[in-house]
Amino acid sequence: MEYVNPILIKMVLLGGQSTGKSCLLTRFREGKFEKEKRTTIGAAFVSKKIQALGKNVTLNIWDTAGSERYQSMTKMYYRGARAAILCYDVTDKSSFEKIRYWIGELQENEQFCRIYICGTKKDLIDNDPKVRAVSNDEAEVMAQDLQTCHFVTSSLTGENVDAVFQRIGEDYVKNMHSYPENQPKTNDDGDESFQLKPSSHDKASSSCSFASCFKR
Ligand SMILES: Nc1nc2c(ncn2[C@@H]2O[C@H](COP(=O)(O)OP(=O)(O)OP(=O)(O)O)[C@@H](O)[C@H]2O)c(=O)[nH]1
Ligand SMILES: [Mg+2]
Repeated sequence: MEYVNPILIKMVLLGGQSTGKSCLLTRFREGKFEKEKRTTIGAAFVSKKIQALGKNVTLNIWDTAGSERYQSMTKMYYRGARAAILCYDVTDKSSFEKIRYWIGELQENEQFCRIYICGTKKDLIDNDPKVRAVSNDEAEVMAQDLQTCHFVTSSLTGENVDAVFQRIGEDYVKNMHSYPENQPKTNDDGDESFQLKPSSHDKASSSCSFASCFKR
């Protein structure tokens, strides 16, 4: 189906403190890496336009604070989100365990929010494999259980960073007709108030099929 309104995707970055959420976003948005640590207070908002499957897509992204102190507020930022990047630090096992909490929260509260798992700081394990604390296999198993994707990124080098956001945009466009905000609205007579027409990528195959998209 072709949808004529602007495509806006609300998304959120979740994960423990210092897992690299803000650096991931800064790398994606500005193409740079900030060495100096700036703890996020509450949350920060960033918007960026991308092209996904030939469509203009605006990603409206909430970067949340990892500190437990702000955990109760975080619900505000993931409410209505269509994608969540759950960040863990590949050198910190406890950060991986923590994303299970967010998986539970999202599964319970946000049936239309697709989860993406992101292991950050890849450059550290590339430099010294001994510092790896989370095996690729265990993260892949978690991603398979959720029928979603697992990325390993480095905001220092930029490796795989754009791929995460690109994938989110493409998955949303491919499955657009399944979201409530894109359902045809009906007027009082029951007529559709706008036209949906078939387009080529409805038929495109995806590892994120409609059936599996929200099944977790
Ligand atoms: N080597 C390396 N360090 C990183 C990378 N990403 C983040 N860091 C470092 O990790 C620390 C935390 O990064 P942030 O992006 O502030 O982490 P955060 O998840 O936003 O933290 P909170 O806002 O406190 O929740 C900083 O000192 C960064 O420089 C990376 O890809 N590679
Ligand atoms: Mg931050």
